[in-house]
Amino acid sequence: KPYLTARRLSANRWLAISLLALGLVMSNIAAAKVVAEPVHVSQRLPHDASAFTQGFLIDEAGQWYESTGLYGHSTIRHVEPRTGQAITRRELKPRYFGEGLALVDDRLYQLTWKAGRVFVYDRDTLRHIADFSYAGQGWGLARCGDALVMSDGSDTLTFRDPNTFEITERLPVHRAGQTVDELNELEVIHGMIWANQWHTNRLLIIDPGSGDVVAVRDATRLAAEQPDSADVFNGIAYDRAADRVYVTGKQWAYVYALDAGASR
Ligand code: DDQ
Ligand code: CA
Repeated sequence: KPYLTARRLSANRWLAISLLALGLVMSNIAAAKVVAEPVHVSQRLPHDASAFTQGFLIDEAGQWYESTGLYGHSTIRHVEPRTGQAITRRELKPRYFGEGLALVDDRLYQLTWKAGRVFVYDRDTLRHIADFSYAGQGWGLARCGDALVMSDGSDTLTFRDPNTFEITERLPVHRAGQTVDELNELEVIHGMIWANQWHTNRLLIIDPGSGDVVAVRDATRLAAEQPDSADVFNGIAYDRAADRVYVTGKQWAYVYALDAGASR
């Protein structure tokens, strides 16, 4: 009967439209949630539990560098991965609180928390060679292409010219449309910006084009393994040669290697 056929067709059309709409709603919900996934650890190494880690990086030759904070205890150090101890270290003056650390060519850049000063060192000798001033606070720092990317405790990252430390771009960060603040230690991994978020055990993985948090990793289990005197999760370093991510915290007893593939 032609009448029935017409009815069935329109019913199928409505079903198709409803399914499409449902699909759109579901994918929006999934994107909005960005569910925090626990980190997967493949190796545990010792870390100097007196190091109040504020910056952590690994160079292309696999050498480890760390910046530590606290007034009167701040250092820049070249670290032996097997022991967690410094091979070379330099102390900052007691009025400086060491913060984020980044490498450009053979120069290490170390931020200070509230002094508005970034120190530049020769990577091989840790000798101080230059410094720049900036407005506001210094938290995290990483190299991002030809630029430096910096956090200051707000929701907005700044990109800077390594030759002048001037701001070239600003990137407000959001997760599911909400601003995300207290962005701290940084690392650029496979073109994404990884950030510790202060007061949380979370790593936020940020798309540098849009500022969207595209993935979240949770390290609560790792924080629970630290001595009572330890402070928060902070410190992300990427070993490009080995394609491995290492994480630690302020006065944590361990550095953790995350499973291969965790960086994707
Ligand atoms: N920051 O890393 C989040 C930028 C700063 C952490 C400061 C932690 C406070 C330690 C005690 C400071 C004493 C003045
Ligand atoms: Ca880092």
